[in-house]
Amino acid sequence: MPAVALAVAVVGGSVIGCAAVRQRAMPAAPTPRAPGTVGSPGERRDVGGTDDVRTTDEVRTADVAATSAMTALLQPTDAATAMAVAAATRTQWTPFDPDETHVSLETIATGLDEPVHATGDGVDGQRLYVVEKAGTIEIVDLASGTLADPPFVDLSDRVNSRASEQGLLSVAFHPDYAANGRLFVNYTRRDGATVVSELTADADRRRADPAGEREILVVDQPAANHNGGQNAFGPDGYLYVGMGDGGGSGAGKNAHDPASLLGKVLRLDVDGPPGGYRVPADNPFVAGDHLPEVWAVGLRNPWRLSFDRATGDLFIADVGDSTYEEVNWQPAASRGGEDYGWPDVEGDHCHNAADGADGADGSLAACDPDGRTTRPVAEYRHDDGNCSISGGHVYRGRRYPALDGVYIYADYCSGRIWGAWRDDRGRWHDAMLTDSDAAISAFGLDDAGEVYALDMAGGAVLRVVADGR
Ligand SMILES: [Ca+2]
Repeated sequence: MPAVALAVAVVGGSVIGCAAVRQRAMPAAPTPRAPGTVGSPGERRDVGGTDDVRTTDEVRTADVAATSAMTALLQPTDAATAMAVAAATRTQWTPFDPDETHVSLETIATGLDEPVHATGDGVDGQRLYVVEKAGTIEIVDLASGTLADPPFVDLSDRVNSRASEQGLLSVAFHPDYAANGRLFVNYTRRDGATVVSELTADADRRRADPAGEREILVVDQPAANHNGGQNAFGPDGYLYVGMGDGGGSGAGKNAHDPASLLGKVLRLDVDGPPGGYRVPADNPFVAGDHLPEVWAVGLRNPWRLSFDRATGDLFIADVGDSTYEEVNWQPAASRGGEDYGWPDVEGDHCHNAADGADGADGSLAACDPDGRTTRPVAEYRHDDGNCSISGGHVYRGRRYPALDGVYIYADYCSGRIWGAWRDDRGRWHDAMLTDSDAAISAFGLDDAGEVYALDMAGGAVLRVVADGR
């Protein structure tokens, strides 16, 4: 990438290399494609090649030169953030250094059909549960890479996976899964609605019976795209659900519509009576403007969100519209109620030209006059084949200590994988870790904290590995 372009535009450490802004419509979330069509020959690189992180030095140089405004914006500005930073810095933690770490992908399992989510169950550290878009959940044995036969569960008789963003989209195992066998799936129902439903595993935790399904939340979807789809339990034991803005024309308004669950993150207590949920009493809008289930607003398509198992911080990767993809960070001390800005703000920029442009100092005053938007901690542009962020996880495994504390995410179309991390002063940085040829729909997390990229086109589970350079 030309240095001159880097000097022109670098935000928060993200390389924004091309001056020309692509305004063509891009797919908003994973779109299936045939294997072997990743990128152009010119941008294709072998996974783990020696020049994978070719931009690191440039990023760091440019980081110093061109991110002062962004850095200032991301300084801790409130007590919650300061507390989180203090907690993170109490330990002898060495901030991530991409110059010293070579990241690549190692194939762990193949033969999966459009994997879109993967997680451990919190019980059996050898298992990775891989969600396949058409409606099945496979159990991958991490030691051998083999798939259990039959699969853990098959919901394909009730899942609508026709459109690219529809299907069985995630599974979350209850924090007490070992004792109660409860798990919660998120999928597109035959009628197009988003369903969060509960299943129960059998006594030996090898299968879940579809006949025992109990729908606990159904949200109508006005269009086939922007369905969100992430279920994840927080450190508070509540089930968080990522809801897209519903897609279609004008869907952005849903993200701030107080009568809609679309374009939000929801927070549910699933430990009440069977077959339903309760609203936690401390949800931010219980007595406020939005529906009581709502935890955060202003999201376009939070296809993937995850919690840092060490800190409890929440990371929300929100798929952008035509220009910017973004990573949002919510410290564990948050009480909820954040507004992530969509549709007025996309990435760290004004989205609608009619609202005005970014200020010369990076201010969003034109489109966010009240300053209500919680701005992202990382972003990247739709340059060089980037199209849609696939949110990941903060690495907390033991294999690669150098990655400790790094939030790992990727772009679905380009296969590039980035890391975002906070330094010991609470400032955020990001850098490309490797440029893969995988169609990464999402990242999986096993019970040991290891992170896996899911190659949707290749049907593979790829372990994120690192070694010193
Ligand atoms: Ca946003």
